[in-house]
Amino acid sequence: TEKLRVPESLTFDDVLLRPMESRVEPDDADVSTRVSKNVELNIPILSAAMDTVTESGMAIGMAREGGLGVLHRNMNAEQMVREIERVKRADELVIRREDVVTANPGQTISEVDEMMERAGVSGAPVVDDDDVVLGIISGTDIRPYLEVGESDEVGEAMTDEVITAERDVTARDALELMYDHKIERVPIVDDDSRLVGLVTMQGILQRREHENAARDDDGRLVCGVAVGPFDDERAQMADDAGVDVIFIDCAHAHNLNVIDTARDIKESVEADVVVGNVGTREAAAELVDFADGIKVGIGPGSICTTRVVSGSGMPQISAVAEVADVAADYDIPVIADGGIRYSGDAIKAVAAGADAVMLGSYFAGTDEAPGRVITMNGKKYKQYRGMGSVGAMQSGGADRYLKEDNEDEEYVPEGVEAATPYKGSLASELHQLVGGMQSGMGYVGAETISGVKERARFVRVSAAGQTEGHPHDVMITDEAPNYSPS
Ligand code: RVP
Repeated sequence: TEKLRVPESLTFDDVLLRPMESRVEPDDADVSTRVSKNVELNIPILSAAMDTVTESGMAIGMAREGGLGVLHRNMNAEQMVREIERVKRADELVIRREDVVTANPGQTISEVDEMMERAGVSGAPVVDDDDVVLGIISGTDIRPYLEVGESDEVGEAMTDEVITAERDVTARDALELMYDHKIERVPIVDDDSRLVGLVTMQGILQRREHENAARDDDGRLVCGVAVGPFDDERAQMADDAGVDVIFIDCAHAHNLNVIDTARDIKESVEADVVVGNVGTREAAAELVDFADGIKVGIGPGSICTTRVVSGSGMPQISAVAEVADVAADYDIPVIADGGIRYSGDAIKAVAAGADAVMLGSYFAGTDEAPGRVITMNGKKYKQYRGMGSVGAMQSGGADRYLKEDNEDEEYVPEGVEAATPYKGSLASELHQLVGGMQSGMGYVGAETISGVKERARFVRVSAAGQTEGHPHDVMITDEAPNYSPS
């Protein structure tokens, strides 16, 4: 019957990239991309908006490596704002007034010594009651006073010829000032010599360490945040806090009520608005007139039970290809979310049409993910749970699944709670992930992410081909950093 004449749909293991003529050396492949209309990344990677994956620690780590962390939403709105601010301020050139540790001239040397030690700083601007900068006190100033002059006052010990700069100072100018005057910190002052911020040598060096970082126009790290499908108030708060991308976070964004709210949110915020998740061309068509990005994935996640619970879903390669087909005509970036286990899966998603990929389980075991390391049978793990699991829904995310919060806790979950092997640093995981994607770009002869989208072709893999593709007929003795048998 007509009902049973169904289209075939494919996922990662069903396909491989056809090797093609190439002059691309993997190390030279350019992996920069767009995650949404106005936000660019230096690597095409996002960490999932899940409460066991992305809080500010992960988001800072992701952005420093060139990607984007999307903060989860199982926290209250005030916490969300604080988390966004943590990310946006992490690598700021000018430390803001409220975060600058200051001394006053009447404090004693021992008080100020203790204060700097507690705050973990090696120097502090000295200000009067009106915040006017009078001097700078540093470890070098204090040292001669220790033991014999500990009750002397800061006003006496401080360096009172202060080199200051204005708010719009550049890193280069600040460095020059520090070099000329052999100093390590420059207070930023307003026209009345009042303290408005501080630039430190340490801060500048830290920024230099992350030269591939993804930054906004003001040089701050980029940050994403998930908000509930009907939560326009939170979207507004996130926008005011300076977030770069707001992700309307829903398991089924082809719900027309969700789309109505998403459209309203888009009209009221400055940040880019990415809408998801969807998995079909029909859904994409509803979003292209307003969304700055579309996120794809109905049921591919490692902890996701949507397909078995609801009987609905779309194998991920087909889902990405369908959505990308529609989005391409409107120049809207597509993000492939979920189901990526290996770097090869990530570059296959790009070949199917994604501009960037989002991963949960891949990062949940790293130091930067929230939660502690657990040891079971001598092996180390970290907790990883679906946002549709009972535990996560109880913590506030039920509306992602278009379900009401309920008191009696009788949720119908669409995810499980699990553990994932402990993996160490995020940077080394990303190194493997991105390096593997670049290998793929070498095999298909594409120098850029958009080149992969255009040029790459798939071949179909049989069950025998699938077996052939993994290590076989051997016993692995030393596990590779980018492969473990699933
Ligand atoms: P994975 O990388 O395969 O672990 O998948 C992560 C993705 O799974 C998330 O970005 C999200 O889209 C989806 N997810 C999160 N929770 C659940 C669930 O409980 N079903 N699914």
